[in-house]
Amino acid sequence: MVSLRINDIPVTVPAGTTVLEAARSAGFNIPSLCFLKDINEIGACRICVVEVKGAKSLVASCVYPVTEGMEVYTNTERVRKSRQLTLELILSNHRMDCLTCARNSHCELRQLASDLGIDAVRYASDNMYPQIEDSAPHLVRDNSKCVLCRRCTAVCRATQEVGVIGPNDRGFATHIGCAFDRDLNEVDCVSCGQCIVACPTGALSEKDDTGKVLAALNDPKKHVVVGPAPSVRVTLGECFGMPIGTNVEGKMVTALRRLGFDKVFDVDTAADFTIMEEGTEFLSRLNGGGKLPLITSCSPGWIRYMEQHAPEMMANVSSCKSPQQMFGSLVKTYYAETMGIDPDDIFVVSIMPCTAKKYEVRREEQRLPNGCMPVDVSLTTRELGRMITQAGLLFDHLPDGTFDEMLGISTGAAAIFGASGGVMEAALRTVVEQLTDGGMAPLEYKEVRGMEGVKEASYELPGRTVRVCVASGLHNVKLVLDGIRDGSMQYDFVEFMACPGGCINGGGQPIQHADVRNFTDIKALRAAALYKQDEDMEYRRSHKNPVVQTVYHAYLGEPGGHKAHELLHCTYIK
Ligand code: HC1
Ligand code: SF4
Repeated sequence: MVSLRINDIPVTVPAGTTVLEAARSAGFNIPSLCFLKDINEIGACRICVVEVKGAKSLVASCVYPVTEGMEVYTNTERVRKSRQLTLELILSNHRMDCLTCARNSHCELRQLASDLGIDAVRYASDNMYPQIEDSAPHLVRDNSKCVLCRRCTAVCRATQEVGVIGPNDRGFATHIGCAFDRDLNEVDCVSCGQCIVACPTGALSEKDDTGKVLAALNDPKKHVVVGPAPSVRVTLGECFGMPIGTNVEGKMVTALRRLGFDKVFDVDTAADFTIMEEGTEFLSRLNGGGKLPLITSCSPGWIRYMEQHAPEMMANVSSCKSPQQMFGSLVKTYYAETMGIDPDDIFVVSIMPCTAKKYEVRREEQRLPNGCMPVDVSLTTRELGRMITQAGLLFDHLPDGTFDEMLGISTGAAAIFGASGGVMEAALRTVVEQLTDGGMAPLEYKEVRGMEGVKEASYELPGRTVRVCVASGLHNVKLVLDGIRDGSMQYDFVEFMACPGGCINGGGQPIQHADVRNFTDIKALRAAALYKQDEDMEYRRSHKNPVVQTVYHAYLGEPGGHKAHELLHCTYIK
């Protein structure tokens, strides 16, 4: 342990702690901008400077380790003036259209200006114009709002190991973009959106598709159906200031109804169908009918990564469409036919924690035999939050509603899809029971829970061992892929999610400031809300879902059968 004094208060912290973290533990907040714990620790922006007795210049506290006997001052005149000047210089090169900016209510830069007492910008430039790059289906970049903190590039390079964005040019001309300033849709971006949630300003945002949804809602010829993803119900409340990990499913359903959707169904229901199909596929492969390990296919960021960096794994990837796409497929076939509605008149909207889902809905191999694309528009959690606000719905006053039943009853297995390990656990709940003819049927598989990047487990079943692996975040996915390739890792079933921690931490989720992300495990809090929901549910295994049973009996036939294959599976073509 190391003992030091911060603002004359004695503090003892473990060796290796930074001054910023030590100050926090003693109750002093040091403002920062470029610092993202474990991701971007470069001490570049100089907002977090402090005085250390004996040091010639101010030091960047986010990268400065504590030493025995150190005396630190976090709030002297010299420190305050330095931070203010630094921020004024950053603002001098920032297009300040705060009133109309997508991030106006939750911009870290605006918050910093307020926290540091900046009441005028002495060097403001009056000739700044938008620099929009919107070539990709999921993301808009406006470099006139970029502060060059490098948080986006660090996430893309280190967390995701994709590395398609970085600084171009030098000096005053420095700007973030793709190599040779190519458009984002021309490079190997996987659409994960992790750069968006890392960005402190409005320089990065999701492509706003709310206008298309409002147009459909206003079109009397359209029958507009909506379904939210598993993790959205435990994050949407953050858009309205609720604590991280609050489950707002009931209010969310009421909000969707009051926005005017004709049917409010649940993507969780479709996740139960995914388990039926993927479970059947796994059992068939275990019995010699295809390559092992079987790798999950729900995460479109992972699918895109596979196509670009591991195409030889394509035969291992499940042919199941993702729950989002199974949802749209069932709405435009089973629901349309049962209700006698022309599927061309149905407009399907999904609410997703994910920006890559905007890309997935456009993928041609998803098209249904009736010619329809399953989902018309995929909105992020943030976009839904904005629609609710713009419609004047007082979210915390809304009564709880329930989903329309026809595709709106689901299980605890589906609920946990939203957390890393959830798809695996949901599958095991059904598959182990089937493999052992009901002889073994544990409900919980806690080995695959938690926020570690790579989790492994093996299960001894009569006559066979089933080895599984779960990885989230593409850096971890790559580690496992390399292990599978060189034979050092051997599994039967693998779950890959592009975003670290799974969908609860997707690129479309409500954005939390770095000073929250750096000191709170937001992934764990959001995941805990899903596991709590699972515990409280009437049905906890996908095959027990009465909607699943009805639809297979009345419409689809057997899981893995001909019709199920036509509607719920696809062949990746790249
Ligand atoms: Fe996910 Fe999935 S869990 S991929 O994270 O399989 O996005 O929540 O909707 O499709 O169900 C996302 C979440 C989501 C799909 C499901
Ligand atoms: Fe990188 Fe993901 Fe952002 Fe694309 S969306 S630039 S892959 S972080």
